[in-house]
Amino acid sequence: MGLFVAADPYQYPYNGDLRPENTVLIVIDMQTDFCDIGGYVDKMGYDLSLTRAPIAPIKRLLVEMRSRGFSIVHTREGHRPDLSDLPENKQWRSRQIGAGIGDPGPCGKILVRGEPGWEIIPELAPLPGEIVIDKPGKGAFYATDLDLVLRRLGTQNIILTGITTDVCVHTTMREANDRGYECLLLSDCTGATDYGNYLAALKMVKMQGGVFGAVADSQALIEAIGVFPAGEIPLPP
Ligand code: C5J
Repeated sequence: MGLFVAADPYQYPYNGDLRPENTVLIVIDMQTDFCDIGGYVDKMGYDLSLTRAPIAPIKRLLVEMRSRGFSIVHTREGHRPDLSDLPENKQWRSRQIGAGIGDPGPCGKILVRGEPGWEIIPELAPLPGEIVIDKPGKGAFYATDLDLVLRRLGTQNIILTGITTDVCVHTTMREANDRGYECLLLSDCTGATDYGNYLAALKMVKMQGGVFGAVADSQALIEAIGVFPAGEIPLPP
């Protein structure tokens, strides 16, 4: 008898082995540049309400998972201040849409490490001791030590949240799936810059019997992990 989350297209995880010791919550790129006025997404002219929608559900989920001892990993997309890790074509394309990566903006240089826009939003700030992965690309495994960190933690299951569903979340989910991790994407804890893309991204996961894993909402996960006793929640500094 295992522990399963009510998910689509199958009850997650496939083997019912879901425990705080083998399951990691990844919160992807909840940075000012993606969800606040003056940041990268805002400069591109997209609707910030779409990328802000997952903030409250992730905040609630963090309380539930932290108090039950699940490991939390946060990621940030950003480049070195000298832009030596910024591919020229990535910069060129971002300039076409008026939000040049590395160019100055209201939140500092866009998607540059150390700038105000690159910071994780205060509502979802990592607690001391939580792992933060800085990534230069869309996927959190490329050019980072995420896989090493996850293996050291004994990770089998990854719960994916954050933004954007169709870009960094999807890329990371695909990378994780190829590495053998059992992935669950939480539909209310993610958002895209386009609602149609958000829906399409969720649908893609569920094809072929769950080609990249499964999809559930955070309430289903919270109900499942309710079997684990909740301890003290560490307070933010
Ligand atoms: C994008 C991301 N969309 N975090 N980054 O450029 O999805």
